[in-house]
Amino acid sequence: MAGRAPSSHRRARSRPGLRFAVVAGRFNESITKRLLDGALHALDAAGVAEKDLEVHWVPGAFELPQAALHLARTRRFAAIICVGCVIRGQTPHFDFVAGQAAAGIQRVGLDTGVPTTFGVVTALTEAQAWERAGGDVGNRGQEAAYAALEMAEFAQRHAPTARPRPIDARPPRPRGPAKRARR
Ligand code: INI
Repeated sequence: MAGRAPSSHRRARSRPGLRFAVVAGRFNESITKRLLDGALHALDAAGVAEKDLEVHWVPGAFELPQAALHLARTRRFAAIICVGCVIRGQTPHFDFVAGQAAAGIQRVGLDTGVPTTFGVVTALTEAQAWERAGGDVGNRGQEAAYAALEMAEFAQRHAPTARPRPIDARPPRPRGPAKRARR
């Protein structure tokens, strides 16, 4: 699939103090380093301070959701960006690794409510992977960072609040036995 991320992503700004984590797979490391660079560049351009940013490495794309889940559960991050690179070989291994990485990353976001984005290149050849890691087809890490910035803002805007009371409602009655006034 070749496509371009929406240009509106490039205007993304982060609110001061929002923290982001990037999880990167070491498998195909020369490519995932480029994806990580793209993600860090996007976060920096959006105003995310270095102190509000963490990078964590894991063995491969299969481990990305596991690490993202641990980080999401800390509730320290506004969003988590996963970057990895899966290149098809001679066996169905690719389908399992790529499929489980995608499904797992989606699940982390849905189960925890912490936006968790997919910056994993899935390519048939190494040349295709390079095209998506800063080459002719863009940088999937950078695009995943833009998506994380936008979804972090969305999650902040729609954070659960106390249920609003109707304007004319009486104040709630205190629960339990009324305390006797001291003399
Ligand atoms: N991991 C990747 O990130 N990319 C690959 O292309 C890949 N291939 O082809 O095997 C890969 N495999 C390792 C996998 O992610 C796990 O680290 C490993 O299976 C241990 O759980």
